[in-house]
Amino acid sequence: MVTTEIDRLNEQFGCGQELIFREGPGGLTVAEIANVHATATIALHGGHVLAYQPTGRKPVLWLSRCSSFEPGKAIRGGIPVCWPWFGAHPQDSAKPSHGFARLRAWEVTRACSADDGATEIDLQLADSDVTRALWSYAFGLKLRVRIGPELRVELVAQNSDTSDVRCTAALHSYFSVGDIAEIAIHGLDGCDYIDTLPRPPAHCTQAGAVRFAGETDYVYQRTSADCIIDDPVLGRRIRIRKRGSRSTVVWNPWAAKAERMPDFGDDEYPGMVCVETANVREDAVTIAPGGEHVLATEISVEGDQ
Ligand code: TA6
Repeated sequence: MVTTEIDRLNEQFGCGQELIFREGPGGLTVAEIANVHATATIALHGGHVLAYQPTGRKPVLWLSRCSSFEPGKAIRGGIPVCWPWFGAHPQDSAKPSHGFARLRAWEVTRACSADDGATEIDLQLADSDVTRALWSYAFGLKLRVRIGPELRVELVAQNSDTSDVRCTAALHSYFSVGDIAEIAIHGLDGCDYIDTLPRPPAHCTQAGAVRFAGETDYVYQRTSADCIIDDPVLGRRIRIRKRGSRSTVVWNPWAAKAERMPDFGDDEYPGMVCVETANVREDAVTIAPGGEHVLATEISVEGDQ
């Protein structure tokens, strides 16, 4: 009998019906998690959390119906791992936007059931000829995901090289909302942010809640605050806690930009918002040789849906 990679993963890391590896969209290998608290789907491609749905509630993460699901391409939605740079490469625009971590195949290193009924799964990515051609440093990257009453995602960046490395990064979370024009994001009142759309970008200070009436791409800096997405249409509030993060990025492409993106449906922008747990621009992180940095986000839902 031919033993496939999926067979090997199920044999080594499967946890009964709680955690099963199978072929997912585009033939990508995914881990399907179903426990008392929630269901979730994680693609080994990109170390990418595709879906999270607490029991009895609606899906929390948004995923485009037009997303690519193939090696070397980014997935549109879920929680892309943007590392070791955020946005365009600072010196070479030919290098992939948001780094290479979300484009590479990650490996499973651990999976288990926790005592409280949550499910934990760890993935890792190490440097290779491909990554060194893009970024010359030796590194280790771990993604630790805990699927319970909350979704916890930790990105552990380890410097395996002999010199300091300076990284920008984001857990670029896409959230499902009832209507972008009706939501409010709390937690950033008084924070300085850069509106990246005008040329030159504008330096602003947030007054009250963040609301949306058009394309929005704001980089909040020097903030470690929780954010809350208040969604009156879906009747819920999504809380985003974070650790090891000094930046929060808020993004919605609105109609025109959505139409320009082949992996984003023209009519999908009202149903999503990105609230990204990040370290970007002046909040970049320097990791000493042998050191590590943990960037973590914890997502929970309050309300009746
Ligand atoms: O989330 C902020 C942002 O940098 C936006 O400027 C937009 O480019 C978005 O990320 C998506 O980037 P991507 O490379 O995934 O298309």
